[in-house]
Amino acid sequence: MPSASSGSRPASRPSRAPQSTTYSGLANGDYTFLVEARDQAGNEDASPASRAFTVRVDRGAPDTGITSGPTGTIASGNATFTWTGIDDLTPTENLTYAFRLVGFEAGFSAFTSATSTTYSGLADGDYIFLVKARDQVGNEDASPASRAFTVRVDAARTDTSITAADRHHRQRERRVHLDGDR
Ligand SMILES: [Ca+2]
Ligand SMILES: [Ca+2]
Repeated sequence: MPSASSGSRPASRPSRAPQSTTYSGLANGDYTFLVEARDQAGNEDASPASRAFTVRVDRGAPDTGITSGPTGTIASGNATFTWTGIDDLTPTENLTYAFRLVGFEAGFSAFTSATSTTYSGLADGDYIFLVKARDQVGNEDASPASRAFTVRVDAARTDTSITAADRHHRQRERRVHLDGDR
Protein backbone atom coordinates (compact mmCIF):
# COMPACT_ATOMS: atom_id res chain seq x y z
CA MET A 1 0.00 0.00 0.00
CA PRO A 2 1.48 3.41 -0.93
CA SER A 3 2.40 5.60 1.98
CA ALA A 4 0.61 8.96 2.08
CA SER A 5 3.63 11.08 2.67
CA SER A 6 2.88 14.74 3.04
CA GLY A 7 3.40 16.90 -0.04
CA SER A 8 3.04 14.11 -2.60
CA ARG A 9 0.62 14.67 -5.48
CA PRO A 10 -1.94 12.20 -6.73
CA ALA A 11 -0.37 9.82 -9.25
CA SER A 12 -2.85 10.83 -11.97
CA ARG A 13 -1.42 14.33 -12.20
CA PRO A 14 1.91 15.25 -13.76
CA SER A 15 4.53 16.08 -11.20
CA ARG A 16 5.85 18.97 -13.30
CA ALA A 17 4.44 21.67 -15.55
CA PRO A 18 3.48 20.43 -19.02
CA GLN A 19 6.48 20.03 -21.31
CA SER A 20 6.50 21.21 -24.90
CA THR A 21 8.54 21.18 -28.04
CA THR A 22 8.24 23.20 -31.25
CA TYR A 23 8.98 22.21 -34.83
CA SER A 24 9.27 24.85 -37.54
CA GLY A 25 9.71 24.78 -41.29
CA LEU A 26 8.00 21.40 -41.69
CA ALA A 27 7.63 20.32 -45.32
CA ASN A 28 4.17 19.42 -46.61
CA GLY A 29 3.30 15.86 -45.60
CA ASP A 30 1.88 13.57 -42.93
CA TYR A 31 3.42 13.42 -39.45
CA THR A 32 2.90 11.56 -36.17
CA PHE A 33 4.18 13.09 -32.94
CA LEU A 34 5.02 10.59 -30.16
CA VAL A 35 5.90 11.30 -26.56
CA GLU A 36 6.68 8.89 -23.73
CA ALA A 37 7.50 9.42 -20.07
CA ARG A 38 10.13 7.71 -17.89
CA ASP A 39 10.17 7.75 -14.14
CA GLN A 40 13.17 8.08 -11.81
CA ALA A 41 13.54 4.33 -11.67
CA GLY A 42 13.81 4.15 -15.46
CA ASN A 43 10.37 2.66 -16.13
CA GLU A 44 9.14 3.90 -19.53
CA ASP A 45 5.57 4.40 -20.75
CA ALA A 46 4.94 1.31 -22.90
CA SER A 47 2.28 3.14 -24.93
CA PRO A 48 3.59 6.56 -25.97
CA ALA A 49 1.00 9.25 -26.51
CA SER A 50 0.65 10.07 -30.20
CA ARG A 51 -0.90 12.77 -32.33
CA ALA A 52 -1.12 12.55 -36.13
CA PHE A 53 -1.32 15.68 -38.25
CA THR A 54 -0.81 16.82 -41.84
CA VAL A 55 1.06 19.91 -43.01
CA ARG A 56 -0.30 21.50 -46.15
CA VAL A 57 1.20 24.96 -46.56
CA ASP A 58 0.30 26.82 -49.77
CA ARG A 59 3.81 27.75 -50.88
CA GLY A 60 3.56 27.49 -54.66
CA ALA A 61 2.56 30.43 -56.86
CA PRO A 62 -0.36 30.01 -59.25
CA ASP A 63 -0.05 30.13 -63.03
CA THR A 64 -2.26 32.24 -65.27
CA GLY A 65 -3.60 31.55 -68.75
CA ILE A 66 -5.44 33.81 -71.22
CA THR A 67 -8.42 31.86 -72.60
CA SER A 68 -9.64 34.35 -75.21
CA GLY A 69 -8.81 37.74 -76.64
CA PRO A 70 -7.41 39.43 -79.72
CA THR A 71 -4.02 38.67 -81.15
CA GLY A 72 -2.19 40.01 -84.18
CA THR A 73 -3.72 43.07 -85.86
CA ILE A 74 -7.35 43.97 -85.23
CA ALA A 75 -9.41 46.49 -87.21
CA SER A 76 -11.32 47.91 -84.25
CA GLY A 77 -10.47 49.63 -81.01
CA ASN A 78 -12.45 47.11 -78.94
CA ALA A 79 -10.81 44.20 -77.15
CA THR A 80 -12.19 41.68 -74.62
CA PHE A 81 -9.95 39.26 -72.74
CA THR A 82 -10.84 36.28 -70.55
CA TRP A 83 -8.48 34.27 -68.38
CA THR A 84 -8.15 31.60 -65.72
CA GLY A 85 -5.56 30.32 -63.28
CA ILE A 86 -4.36 27.15 -61.60
CA ASP A 87 -2.67 26.69 -58.23
CA ASP A 88 -1.09 23.89 -56.19
CA LEU A 89 -3.57 24.27 -53.31
CA THR A 90 -5.94 27.19 -53.83
CA PRO A 91 -9.02 26.17 -55.86
CA THR A 92 -9.33 28.10 -59.13
CA GLU A 93 -12.59 29.71 -57.94
CA ASN A 94 -10.70 31.25 -55.00
CA LEU A 95 -7.92 32.82 -57.08
CA THR A 96 -7.85 36.56 -57.68
CA TYR A 97 -6.33 38.38 -60.65
CA ALA A 98 -4.74 41.69 -61.59
CA PHE A 99 -4.40 42.84 -65.20
CA ARG A 100 -2.86 45.62 -67.22
CA LEU A 101 -2.99 46.76 -70.83
CA VAL A 102 0.50 48.06 -71.61
CA GLY A 103 0.15 51.01 -73.96
CA PHE A 104 -3.10 52.05 -72.29
CA GLU A 105 -2.73 51.61 -68.50
CA ALA A 106 0.20 52.67 -66.32
CA GLY A 107 -0.05 49.79 -63.85
CA PHE A 108 -1.88 46.64 -62.83
CA SER A 109 -5.45 46.74 -61.57
CA ALA A 110 -6.28 45.71 -58.03
CA PHE A 111 -6.66 41.94 -57.50
CA THR A 112 -10.28 40.86 -57.92
CA SER A 113 -12.15 37.66 -58.78
CA ALA A 114 -13.02 39.04 -62.27
CA THR A 115 -11.99 36.75 -65.12
CA SER A 116 -12.66 39.09 -68.05
CA THR A 117 -12.30 42.73 -69.04
CA THR A 118 -13.24 44.82 -72.07
CA TYR A 119 -11.46 47.81 -73.57
CA SER A 120 -13.15 50.07 -76.10
CA GLY A 121 -12.08 53.02 -78.18
CA LEU A 122 -8.41 52.02 -78.24
CA ALA A 123 -6.31 54.24 -80.49
CA ASP A 124 -4.21 52.75 -83.29
CA GLY A 125 -1.03 51.30 -81.85
CA ASP A 126 0.67 48.30 -80.27
CA TYR A 127 -0.59 46.84 -76.99
CA ILE A 128 0.32 44.02 -74.62
CA PHE A 129 -2.30 42.62 -72.28
CA LEU A 130 -0.93 41.15 -69.01
CA VAL A 131 -2.79 39.22 -66.31
CA LYS A 132 -1.49 37.47 -63.18
CA ALA A 133 -3.18 35.27 -60.59
CA ARG A 134 -2.76 35.36 -56.81
CA ASP A 135 -3.59 32.45 -54.48
CA GLN A 136 -5.41 32.66 -51.16
CA VAL A 137 -2.23 33.18 -49.12
CA GLY A 138 -0.85 35.88 -51.41
CA ASN A 139 1.54 33.98 -53.72
CA GLU A 140 1.52 35.74 -57.11
CA ASP A 141 2.28 34.39 -60.56
CA ALA A 142 5.72 35.91 -61.19
CA SER A 143 5.32 35.43 -64.95
CA PRO A 144 2.02 37.06 -65.99
CA ALA A 145 0.24 35.62 -69.02
CA SER A 146 0.57 38.02 -71.96
CA ARG A 147 -1.04 38.66 -75.33
CA ALA A 148 0.30 41.20 -77.83
CA PHE A 149 -1.93 42.84 -80.43
CA THR A 150 -2.05 45.85 -82.72
CA VAL A 151 -4.98 48.14 -83.38
CA ARG A 152 -5.21 49.45 -86.96
CA VAL A 153 -8.63 50.91 -87.57
CA ASP A 154 -9.13 51.25 -91.36
CA ALA A 155 -9.29 55.04 -91.60
CA ALA A 156 -10.18 55.13 -95.32
CA ARG A 157 -13.17 52.79 -94.90
CA THR A 158 -14.33 54.72 -91.84
CA ASP A 159 -14.18 58.01 -93.77
CA THR A 160 -16.10 56.47 -96.68
CA SER A 161 -18.85 55.17 -94.41
CA ILE A 162 -19.13 58.53 -92.66
CA THR A 163 -19.34 60.27 -96.06
CA ALA A 164 -21.99 57.84 -97.24
CA ALA A 165 -24.01 58.30 -94.07
CA ASP A 166 -23.61 62.05 -94.32
CA ARG A 167 -24.75 62.03 -97.97
CA HIS A 168 -27.79 59.91 -97.05
CA HIS A 169 -28.60 62.31 -94.21
CA ARG A 170 -28.38 65.33 -96.55
CA GLN A 171 -30.61 63.61 -99.12
CA ARG A 172 -33.20 62.98 -96.42
CA GLU A 173 -32.99 66.61 -95.31
CA ARG A 174 -33.55 67.77 -98.90
CA ARG A 175 -36.53 65.44 -99.25
CA VAL A 176 -38.04 66.78 -96.02
CA HIS A 177 -37.63 70.33 -97.33
CA LEU A 178 -39.27 69.37 -100.62
CA ASP A 179 -42.11 67.64 -98.80
CA GLY A 180 -42.53 70.69 -96.58
CA ASP A 181 -42.78 72.94 -99.64
CA ARG A 182 -45.78 71.05 -100.98
CA1 LIG B 1 -0.37 28.24 -54.08
CA1 LIG C 1 2.78 32.38 -65.18
